[in-house]
Amino acid sequence: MSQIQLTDEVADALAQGRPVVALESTIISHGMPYPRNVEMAREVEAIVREGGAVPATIAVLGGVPRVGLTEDALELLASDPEVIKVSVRDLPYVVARGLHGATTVAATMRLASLAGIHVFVTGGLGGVHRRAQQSFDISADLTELGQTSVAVVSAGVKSILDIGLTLETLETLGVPVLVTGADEFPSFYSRSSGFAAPMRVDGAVETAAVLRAKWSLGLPGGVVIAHPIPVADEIPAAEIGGIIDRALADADRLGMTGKDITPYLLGRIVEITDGASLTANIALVKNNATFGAALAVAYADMPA
Ligand code: PSU
Ligand code: MN
Repeated sequence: MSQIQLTDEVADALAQGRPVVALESTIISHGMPYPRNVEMAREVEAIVREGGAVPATIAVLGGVPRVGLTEDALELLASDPEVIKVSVRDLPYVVARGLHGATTVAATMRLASLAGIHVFVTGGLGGVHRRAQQSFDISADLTELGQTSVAVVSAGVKSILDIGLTLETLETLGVPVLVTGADEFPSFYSRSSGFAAPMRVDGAVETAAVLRAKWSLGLPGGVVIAHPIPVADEIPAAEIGGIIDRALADADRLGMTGKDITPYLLGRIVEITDGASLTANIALVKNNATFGAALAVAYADMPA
């Protein structure tokens, strides 16, 4: 894959079978405001390193897909309003035009997989939007999970989405959904969602064993690992629920559609909560990075 550029550090780690953790960039460019976004990106990379893995933040810069980014690149993605949100369908366009793109879960999974990385850490997954029966708005993150062999650590699915329909779709696509250390599927800001954990695992080693089993059985495709937000950082579901409803009503009023919806809702929730949702978001991403590093280490140590 000569069109994809890996940093020497990432390429060396992969060549030697050492643990690498992929990180997405839409969360930086379109998921959080500057400068907290770039601070978060740096901190998450540091947490992955402390956990014994090499961080590989993924984006498209000047049309070149990159696996592993410099400090300057993180700063550009965090602050340049021209950076495009890139899902899988957008990759050919930004590459052909030499543009800067921040990759979603779907596009990051695909580039990670092409580079040979199997563990990926983010905050929240895309999924089936509420009223998707009318809008057909189902994130390409789910399509990608159905076909690309990368494990994605998240804090579950935000209730800007229809959590039940998202879990049903993942089942249809053959994607295992594991919840770490809990019996309920988490809803990002909150440890509860009203939906039971489809499967529970306790710890990184048990989780790694599921990845090994899936892929060594010859079952391609992704795995969702839902790692609940720590109790201390949680926003209770009852409290965030009304705020999400308000943000959704505002999106409707503005006629928001397509790829702009998720970034709009994330920004609006930060405004309505006066930054409390951002604090929770950053806390859960860091928590996911700790787990993802441990998972990458456990997976690399596990016999094939
Ligand atoms: N959910 C979040 N934060 C995010 C995203 C989702 O809590 O930053 C981003 C991720 O990059 C995800 C994308 O892959 O939004 C999904 O966008 P869409 O719904 O347009 O597929
Ligand atoms: Mn969509």
